[in-house]
Amino acid sequence: MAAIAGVAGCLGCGASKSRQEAASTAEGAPPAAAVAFDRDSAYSYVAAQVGFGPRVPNTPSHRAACKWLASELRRHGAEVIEQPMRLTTFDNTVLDATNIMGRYNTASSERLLLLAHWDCRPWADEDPDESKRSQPVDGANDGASGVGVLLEIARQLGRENPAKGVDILFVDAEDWGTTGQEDSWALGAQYFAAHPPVEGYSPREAILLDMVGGHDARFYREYFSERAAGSLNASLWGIADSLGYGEYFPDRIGTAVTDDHVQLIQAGIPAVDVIEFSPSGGFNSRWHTSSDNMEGISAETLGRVGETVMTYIRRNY
Ligand code: 1BN
Ligand code: ZN
Repeated sequence: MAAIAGVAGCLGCGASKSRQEAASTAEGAPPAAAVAFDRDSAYSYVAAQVGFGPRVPNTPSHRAACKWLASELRRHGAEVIEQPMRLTTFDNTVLDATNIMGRYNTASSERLLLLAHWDCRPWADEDPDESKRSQPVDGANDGASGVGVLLEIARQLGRENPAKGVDILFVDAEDWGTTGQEDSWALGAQYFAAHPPVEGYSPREAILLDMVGGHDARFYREYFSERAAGSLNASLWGIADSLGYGEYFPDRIGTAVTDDHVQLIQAGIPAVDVIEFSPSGGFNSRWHTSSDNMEGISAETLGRVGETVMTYIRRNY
């Protein structure tokens, strides 16, 4: 519980630095007005998740984190729907998994869906040290970073209910997959797309955040996102540039990455993935290793992503 207290303890302490940063990095044009997004609060939300231990389905850490995520969304004023699922993985493991959705302004039919996966990979199978490859990952970047940004957005939305609808979805069982079997990944998102928890659920668009906390991370316009929702990508990258973050959001089409957003696109929801994946170097070197821990998390990166998405919400919802 100490990590949770840490979240409350730092609220409100980081907004001014990100404003200064935006002011000093914009080229020519004055930076866009800063929105409320506290990067240090987002960082503490990442640390709080890691504090539960690896959130691998069918473990006590996973069950405890599930309860906490739902209670945090409720605490920030969301109407929460939990979607329990029994899922079978590529290696025939049966998982008790849960998607968690927090909803703001449920009366509005014009809705934005924000999502991130909250589970951890059961094996650090990319670890350079072979003896560590059967251990679960902390998932500080791969999982907790996207959720941390979205919990901070939930905190902001709880203070100021949006004019239109915003849903925050934490999908489970993204990371129990295997190379070469595309449908072995994103099991929770597959279930969500096949069984919408709200009748006739049809958000206008969706933004997935995955691996959004790495030091000095660069975000390219992911290829499937660009094909399905190029104008949403253009808006987000334009906002990032106007905030002074163009260096970190290169305005270039990146590699195709199969991730949770592909399930939404296939279900007819235009969706984009904000993900650190370099066209030359691939994923962050900590990906699926025992080093995907808090040492790899940057409050500055969380802030750049969070401010960008929050600005998009303020302008459009
Ligand atoms: C993303 C983060 N993914 C798993 N953790 C999905 C993925 C798996 C993307 C393998 C590319 C290759
Ligand atoms: Zn992963």
